[in-house]
Parts: sequence; C-alpha cells; structure tokens
Amino acid sequence: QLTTAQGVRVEDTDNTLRAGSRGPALLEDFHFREKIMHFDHERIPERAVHARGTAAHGEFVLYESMSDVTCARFLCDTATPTPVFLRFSTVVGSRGSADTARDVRGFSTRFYTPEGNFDLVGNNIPVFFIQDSIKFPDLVHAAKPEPDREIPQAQTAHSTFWDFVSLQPESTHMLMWTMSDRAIPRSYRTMEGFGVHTFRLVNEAGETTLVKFHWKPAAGIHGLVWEEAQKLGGIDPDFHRRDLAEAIEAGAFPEWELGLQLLPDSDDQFFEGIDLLDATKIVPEELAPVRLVGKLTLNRNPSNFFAETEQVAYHPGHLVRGIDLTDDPLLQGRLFSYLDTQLTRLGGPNFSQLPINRPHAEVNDNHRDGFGQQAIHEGRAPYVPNSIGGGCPFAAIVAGETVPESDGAYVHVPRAVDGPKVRERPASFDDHYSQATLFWNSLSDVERDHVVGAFSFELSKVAESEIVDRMVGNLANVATELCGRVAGNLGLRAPKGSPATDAGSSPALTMMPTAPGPIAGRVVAVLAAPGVDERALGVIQKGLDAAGAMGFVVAPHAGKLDGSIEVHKTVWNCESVEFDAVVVANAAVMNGPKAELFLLEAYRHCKTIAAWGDAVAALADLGIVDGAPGVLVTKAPTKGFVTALCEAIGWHRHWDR
Ligand code: HDE
Repeated sequence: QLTTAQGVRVEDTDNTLRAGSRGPALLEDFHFREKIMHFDHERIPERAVHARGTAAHGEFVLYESMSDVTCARFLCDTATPTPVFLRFSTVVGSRGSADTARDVRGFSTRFYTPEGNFDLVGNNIPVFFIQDSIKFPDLVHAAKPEPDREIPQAQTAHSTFWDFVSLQPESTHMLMWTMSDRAIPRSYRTMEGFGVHTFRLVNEAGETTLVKFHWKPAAGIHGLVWEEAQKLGGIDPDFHRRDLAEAIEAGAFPEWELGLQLLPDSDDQFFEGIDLLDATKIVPEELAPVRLVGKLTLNRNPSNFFAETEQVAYHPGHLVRGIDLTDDPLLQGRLFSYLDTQLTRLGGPNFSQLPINRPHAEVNDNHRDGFGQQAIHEGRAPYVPNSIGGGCPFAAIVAGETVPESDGAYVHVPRAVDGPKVRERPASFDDHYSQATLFWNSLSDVERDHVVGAFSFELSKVAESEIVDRMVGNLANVATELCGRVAGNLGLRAPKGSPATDAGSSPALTMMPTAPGPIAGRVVAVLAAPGVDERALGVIQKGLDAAGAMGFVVAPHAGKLDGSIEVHKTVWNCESVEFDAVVVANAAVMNGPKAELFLLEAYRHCKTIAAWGDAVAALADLGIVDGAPGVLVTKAPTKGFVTALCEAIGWHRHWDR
C-alpha cells in the first residue's frame, strides 16, 4: 500500500486536490505538498572530486596472521572474513560524466572490522600529482572544466591543466601514469589499487614497520585503447559501472589480493635512497617485495545507489589500532579534508549513523544532537568525567589511571617530533624526474606508443604555445625518445634535457601480460544471422560459460534467431568497443557496413576474432585472415577450438598485429 511519510494510506497520487476538476489546486492537499517538498530536496552536493563512482559489497579473507607486524585484528584473524564496501571513481568529472574518460581512478575500500571501520582510500595509480596537500585546490581548479565556459567536462586535455602541471614539475611522474593505459582501464576489475602514502603498522609489542598497501587484481591489469575509450564515452557512458554490476550479477566475482610492501621504520623513513614521505615516489617491487596477505571478493551489488554509493563517507583518518599514519604532507592534509567536505555534502555531523557508514563494532560516543540525529540516546551524562552515569562510557585511561579491560583502545605511536615551524619542502623531495624515467624505461614498445599518443593528443588541445613548450621541456628531462616523439607530433623541435641515465627499470610496472589470464567476466560478441548452425553456437556458448565469460548473441534483428536462438543484442544497437572478443558464426551476419565496421574495429583494436564455416572467407575479404595474431578459424568449432579461443581472449590484446 502506498502511504505518505506519516504512514497514511494514499487514495490517489496522480491528481492534485482541486476545487472542481478544472479548478485551482488547494493548499490543504497535504499529500501533494509533502511529495513535492521531498522531491525538491532530493539532490545533495556531489563530491568536490571523485563525484562519478560506483561501488559493491564484498568480503576480505586473510591468508596468514600478520601479528608479527600489526595488532589490527582483521589482519591477524584468518578465521573471520571482514565485510567490505568498495567504491571506484573517476576524479575530475561530474556525477553524470562518462566512465571511460582518461583519468585517475579512486579505489576506496572500507573494512568493517570488529574494532571499527578502517578505510583505505586509495587510487589505481601509486603516486600523486603533488607533494603537499595545500596544493590540492590548485590542482583540482586547474583540472576541472575551465571556469569561464565550464568546458571541457571530465578531461585534462585543456589549457589550465597543462598550464598548472607544466609549472609544477613534481607532477611529472604521475603524468606518465595518467598518460599511460592505466588511466583508461578496461574495467574496474582489471585495475591495481594503491594506498599511495606510506603508513605505519604497529604490533602488540609496540614495534613499528612502515607499509605501502597494494591491491593486485585476479583478472590482470588491462586497459582500453584510446579510440575505444572515446567511443564508449558516447555509446555507453556507464561502461565501467555496468561492467562491474553485470560481472557480479553473473557470478564472475571480481577479486583482488591485498599486498603489503613492508619497509623498516627507520629514523629518517628512507628506503634505498627513496624518501618514503614523498607521495610522488614509489618503492619498486623489485627492491621491496609485495607480500600477498589476503583476498578481497566483491560479491554483492548495492541495492540503492544513493543510500550506499552516494552516501558512503570514506576518510583516511578512519583507522583501527595496529595501523597508524606517517608525516607525509599529502596524507596529513587529507586527514582534515574528508570530514570537512562531508559535513557539507551530507548535511550535518551525523553521517556516521547512515546505514552504509555505521561501523559493525559497537559505538558508544558522547556525540549528541545535530541535523539528522538517528539515535534516541539514553541517560543524562554525555560527558567525561561524570558520576551521574556511573562514569560511563570510560576511555581506556581516566585521570591518569588505566581502566581494567581497556585493551583494544587506539593508541597513536609515540614518535618524537622536532623542528622549527617552516613552510618548506625537504631537499629530498626535489628529484621530480628520475622515477618518471624509471616508469618510461619499464614500459613495452606498445605502452610507450600509447604514452606518446596521449601526451600528443592532450597537448594538441592546448592553444597557448608557451604552455606546450614548457611541458615538452619537462619531458626532455624524462626521456629523449619520449620528448622527441611528442615534439615531432606537435610540429616542434625537441629541446635538450638531462634525463637520468641510472633510473633503471621495474618489470612490475608494465601492464603487458606474460601469460594468458583468466577470462571470467569477459564479454564476447557472438555474431550470428538466420541459418546459423545452432549446434556449433552451443559449443562456443558452453565453452565461454565454463570459463566464466559472457557470450552475447548479436544478430541482425532482435527476438529469436531461426525461431529458437535467443538474441541478446543487435548489430544496430551495439558496437565492438563494448566487447573483449568477437566470434562470427556465419557469413550472412556480415551484410552491410555496420557489421563490417564492427569487425574492422575489433581487428584494429587487436582483439581476439574467431570464425568458422563460410564466415572464414567473408572475414578474409575484409583482410582479417587466418594466421594473423589472435585470429582463430576452423571448419566447425570443437572443444579444442574453444580452449584456444579462451586462451586467446586471456591475452586481452594481440598487439603484434
Ligand atoms: Fe582525495 N578527496 N584528496 N585523494 N580522494 C576526496 O572526500 C583530498 C588524494 C580519494 O569514493 C574528497 O568525501 C585532498 C590522494 C578518493 O567517496 C575530498 C587531497 C588520494 C576519493 C578529498 C587528496 C585520494 C577522494 C571529496 C590532497 C589517493 C573518493 C569527497 C592531499 C591516495 C572517496 C570526499 C569516495 C575524495 C580531498 C588527495 C583518493 C575533497 C585535500 C593522494 C578515492 O575530501
């Protein structure tokens, strides 16, 4: 029964109460006024950054106790899974912007631990544009749409962004990542995640270890190609959002392993010459291995976007005992910003009481009242110390005395702090280029081509030649080849720089797979037209299904093919950029320019293409021939053919083409 907010059953919600059927509306129509008042206030401010996002529920299971380095219970207890809520996001675009824009992706994980919420509010790129949080408003103002005309939406290919970063060489390392395929992921499922900053673990004995958090995706690290990303922005702006939800719905649960890169907690907090407080630097995995300690599985879609995904309020200061902070100046500023912005975004101080934000641990604070208060608090003494409430609730230490059974209190690691009050960067933050060079050195030729393409594209959108010159000048300090190729594309002479000659390389930084990966959740178009061999189609569908991939029959018309085969999409309502691979079941489907474009683009984007029967010759007519990398043909599909198909898809792309 439809009711008002007061629980009164509604008679009619389609007609306002009027004086006569053609007369004026009456003020006494309380149902109308309540309905419209509520509607008028449905919107809340979007996040100042990371406005566009999507999320899922899941659980984290620990492989082995980490009690040697931390007393955080969820990192010591292998028997009890920890519930998680993970929100992915882009940074620059508004809430309604397209998913596939070139951008950093947010990777925020909340662990609902028995000791309170721990939020790991990270990104899919392990470094950041700036070293000090006081620069964040400048960075974001430069990246957001330009203030005079509010264009362009959700992209950095415009003057103000490049003006800022070209004047801010500390952003060069991060720019290398954002101009790489890391910034146009194939899926949220195929991204790494990083905590970025160095954190500090502390064990029961009070011993400390520094740590960098990593997430390693089971589905591998894969990107789109730039043309796909651009087309998808129009064809399916919800591409990543849809992909995540559909994979979970299909039972292809996305998985990541949590990796801890453990580093000794020294007085200077350096490791092998790297200042661990500088968020523009990584510690290469080859220097400090990433220990995989547990698995996160996303297994449930939210049931209400607003209540969960929009209202979740992450905060780097949501810590549990066993995990502490460092003095990274970027992290320190974040500790202020998140609660502050949420106060406005969620309309008052009680957002920790929203269902998605409520800890699973017992809450017993003395906060009272405020907008949106949900609790009906009991008692008369919400203050410490008190005698009226019997002294409750007790902090662990009261009047200098430790209260019995106070185990489990969060205690900040007591570290000495010493120094003059200065506005000053340490000299150890000065090297802005050598890790950008390290990144470039670690890429394969294909990845380098893409980085060159991205810099060239973005800088070609900048009208002011001095900005472009300045940026190309910065690239000269990264790598001569990079600078030369970008300058060439822009019709400029490459300036001379001084790139580090000893930057080395880190094989862990390339996205190139060394073996075919799992294909669970991969999306395959099976092009078919009337007259198709239904048995052969069944062999393919069964094989894809067994591997957890999703095969969609794409036909010239909707409904049923030949009266029995269900059609999922049509040649007219989708494009190859929405799929990971294409299977052509018979030549008749390739009638017309739309189907031809479908195949030619899949071929150009280096995707797996398979065909049998008369489709083989039809493909060859398009120049897609047997023997080309990633092209599989046969007379009639067998189990072995399907195995080869799954393996080919597992490579993600066939770049040799
Ligand atoms: Fe954020 N960031 N950030 N950020 N950030 C926000 O908080 C901020 C930074 C990140 O899914 C805001 O609730 C400052 C680094 C993610 O809800 C805001 C600085 C990293 C999300 C904010 C940074 C991040 C945010 C906007 C400079 C990776 C989305 C809405 C030091 C380690 C969280 C909100 C979600 C969101 C401030 C830099 C990740 C304004 C001041 C570095 C994933 O408070």
